[in-house]
Amino acid sequence: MAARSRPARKNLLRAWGIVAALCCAASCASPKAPDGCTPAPKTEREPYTNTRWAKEIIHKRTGIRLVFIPAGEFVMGSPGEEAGREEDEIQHFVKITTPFYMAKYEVTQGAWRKLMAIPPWRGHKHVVAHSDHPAVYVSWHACQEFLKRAGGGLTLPSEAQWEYACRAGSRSAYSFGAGLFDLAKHARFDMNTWNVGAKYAHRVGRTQPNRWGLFDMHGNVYEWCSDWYAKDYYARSPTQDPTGPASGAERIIRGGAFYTPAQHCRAANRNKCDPKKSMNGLGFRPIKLLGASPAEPPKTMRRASLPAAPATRSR
Ligand SMILES: [Ca+2]
Ligand SMILES: [Ca+2]
Repeated sequence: MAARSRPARKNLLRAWGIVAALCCAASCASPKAPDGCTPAPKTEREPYTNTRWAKEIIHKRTGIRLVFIPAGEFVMGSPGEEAGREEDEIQHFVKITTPFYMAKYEVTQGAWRKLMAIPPWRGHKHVVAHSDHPAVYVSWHACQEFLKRAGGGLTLPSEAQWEYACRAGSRSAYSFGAGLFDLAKHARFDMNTWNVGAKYAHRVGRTQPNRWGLFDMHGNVYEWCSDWYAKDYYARSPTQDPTGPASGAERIIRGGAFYTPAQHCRAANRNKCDPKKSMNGLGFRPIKLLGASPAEPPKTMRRASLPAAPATRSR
């Protein structure tokens, strides 16, 4: 066979160069972040689907870090045998159809002071004033004002989004299992905080995170959700993206606090508070909703299903 001419070889090499450059551009493109946010330094693309969203982003105006939470499905509520369970936790199947980012930590006093003139925790007992400690004594309405000023589409999570993110694919009482020994590694609660004389919410992010990189979902401070509370809501809530009853007197708070017993820190535990009230063990963490996503749950999760009902015995 005749050898290729020099110009033909040159063209072939040039074509290979273009293909290689395009491949590199596709695989090396920096992870993207929603408006008002920037990818966190050295972050990679989120690992659960093939989108280019950054795994972790920083909200520019407040410095709040948020991590990617994939769309998926889960069993919300707790099984009858779970220790400390209450009757408003009826298990039911929920689909979260849209991925979102969720603040990696409870909103800190430092972030709060970037937008709000008055630190509402000032002068109160059982609070340490420090930029890395959670913003407390923040009512639900004050949180709404903060989020309005923050912009960029930050909102409070729905109760379903909160529990889904807290569980991070788990079905146990806590995201890591059910043991108190492990809870002490993941959470600030009465046994390792209030009962040993450390009677205040602690610096965020100093305990172990859950599988999706969220810190202090169990304990430290309760976190406001967007939903109204209704004791019987789980018996009638929609399967897809439930957002709570249309009205109510109290808003949902989740996750337990530095002075609560372990069972209050359970992933399924529901609590509530008057939206005008504020206290030393109550803060919040926002989310940023993304566009619609593939219906398939991420590969790291098992498909959710309700436990089988006990078999009826025949005589
Ligand atoms: Ca918390
Ligand atoms: Ca409860």
